[in-house]
Amino acid sequence: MKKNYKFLAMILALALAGGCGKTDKTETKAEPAAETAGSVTVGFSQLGAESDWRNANTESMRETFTAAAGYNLVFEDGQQKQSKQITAIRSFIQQNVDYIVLAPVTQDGWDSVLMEARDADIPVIIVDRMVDVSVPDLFTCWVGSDFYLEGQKACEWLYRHAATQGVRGHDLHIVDIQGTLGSSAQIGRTRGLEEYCKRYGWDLRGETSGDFTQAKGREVMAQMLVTYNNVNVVYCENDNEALGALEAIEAAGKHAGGDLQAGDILVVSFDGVNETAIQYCLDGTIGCIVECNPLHGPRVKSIIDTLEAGQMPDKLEYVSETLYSSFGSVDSVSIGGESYPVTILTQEVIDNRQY
Ligand code: GYE
Repeated sequence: MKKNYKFLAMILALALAGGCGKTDKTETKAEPAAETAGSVTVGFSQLGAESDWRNANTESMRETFTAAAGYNLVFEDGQQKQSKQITAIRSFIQQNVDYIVLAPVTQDGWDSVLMEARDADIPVIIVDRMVDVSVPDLFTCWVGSDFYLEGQKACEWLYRHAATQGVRGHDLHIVDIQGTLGSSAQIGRTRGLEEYCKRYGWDLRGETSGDFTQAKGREVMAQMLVTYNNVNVVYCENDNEALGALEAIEAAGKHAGGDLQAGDILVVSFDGVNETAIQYCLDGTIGCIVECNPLHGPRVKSIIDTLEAGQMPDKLEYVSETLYSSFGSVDSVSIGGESYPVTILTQEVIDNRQY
């Protein structure tokens, strides 16, 4: 129905406008009030503002899709709720935006709304976390990180670091402060840890979500330190949780650091965006941070450029990432036959980073 209507509207618009302007699709739409003539309208459904990573990601999108660069960015904050994100996508469809960009809070539950976007002929670019859909053509393409690989890198680093101190598998007593349950960042990072626990006989004491926030990270860690008295590794699925965990470790009178034989609690984390966390990694309070790159604005822009040129971008685009540690105990980790160097963190490395 809708398609037929759009087709008729397009014919009418072309007849009236004499075919001027960029693409057929933009000419047919009812333009939202704020749009400048000739600009590309991008509806971006961001999942929330839970972490420094998220804020850097939002900033990257805002800096890229400016009016000066020829874009009309319609930004909607999902506040961690999938229902809000679905409402946002429906409103983008109603506004007939040129592109929908979705940073999904969870992996599942997108089929219906993405079918609506497909029926409206609006390309959907998934960014950061992944969606699990019943048919692949429900989105145009995806750009983000390989979260399972990130988890494997963290665990391989942990395995090698512990080995340099003569600490064996069953002497690692680990708690996992998970990310938002059901998000692909959580699923991949947790999966990496669980596999290593099985493989090396690590003692996985507890897994609880910290929702990727500092406050929840502190709360969860405080509780787990009471429940399990022999924890010597905390696997934080992002840096904000790690900051919260460190507060709880200090409040419990324990010490975070890299010396397992001396009774330290070893903190492993992900992202490398928060300034304080990266400084903690520099001084050894955090043992290792697996980088997760949030600067997706220019990547999404180049996908849109490709589509505007009438070409098809790669369906999946993985961002390459490093891991940071200041210890020097491990110089590289090997996963599936591939070797990934560990970046030994110095102030100079920090000063030269983009975020
Ligand atoms: O690691 C975390 C954020 O999906 C990669 O979400 C992202 C994760 C990131 O809240 O800090």
